[in-house]
Amino acid sequence: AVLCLVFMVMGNNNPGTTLHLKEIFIGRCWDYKEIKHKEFPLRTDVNCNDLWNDFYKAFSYQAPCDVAMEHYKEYIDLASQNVPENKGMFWSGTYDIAHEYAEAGKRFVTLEDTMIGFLANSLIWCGSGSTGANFTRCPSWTDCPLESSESFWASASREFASSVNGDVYLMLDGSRKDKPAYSKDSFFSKYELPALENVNKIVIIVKHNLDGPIKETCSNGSIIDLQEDILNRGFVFNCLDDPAAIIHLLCADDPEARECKMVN
Ligand code: AVW
Repeated sequence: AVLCLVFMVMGNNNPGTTLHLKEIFIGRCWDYKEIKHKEFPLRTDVNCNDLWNDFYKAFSYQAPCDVAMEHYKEYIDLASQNVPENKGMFWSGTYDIAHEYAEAGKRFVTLEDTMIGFLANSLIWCGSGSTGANFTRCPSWTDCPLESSESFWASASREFASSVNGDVYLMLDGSRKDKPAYSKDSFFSKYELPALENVNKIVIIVKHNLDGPIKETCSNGSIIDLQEDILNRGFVFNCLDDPAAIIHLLCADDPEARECKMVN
């Protein structure tokens, strides 16, 4: 609450709730149900207006920094689905490349390809006591611990992890500048790894920028801590540094890079 007050008094440059949030959310829901991801085992009875109501109820008319993860429970229960075996993919520091590789559920399924994540992805929202949602400004994720979208993504991540099975994939950035490739304060470490249940093996994919640096690999740095955490939870892992598929994807954007030239 104090943090929230500071945020209100000092103001910030963050944008407010996405305009037409409701229409986007409900439109995405119909798109998802009728066109996209038909191959996923969706609950056929899911009603887009019910989903919106549960989602909106979780944060509307509330202080933006005081939304507990549990508030999203009804929405998450209603939208939950099982991820096909061996298809689940997690990412940390690799949003763009992991989603490129996953190809919207065709190759792998990320949280943002499931209904829970798809409907909310890239949207901004926060509550206002008087008008329901604040369209002028919202705190950012880092402004307060129970910020309304951080609580959402935390509970969505936990649910996603509990719905994957078989072999699962995690893509990390071995060239990451701001933090180690695997950090204990990541969503993956806090909400996803602890929630894995029916998993055989975690395949860690470590990508590096084509121009480096190679800060961490499968055999050094924080990725060793990750391997320990995986073993301690009773899972096995396999770790791949720069598999060819990832190099090829990176090369599509930078074909002149040294790593992308054909060698005879
Ligand atoms: P990070 P985490 N769209 O890259 O392990 C845009 O260090 O902490 O990895 N930005 C987002 C989204 C999203 N859908 N979700 C999170 N962010 C932001 C959920 C947010 O600022 C997935 F299943 C967050 O702090 C991944 O396996 C940062 O990106 C895992 O959790 C992600 O930080 C990614 O989270």
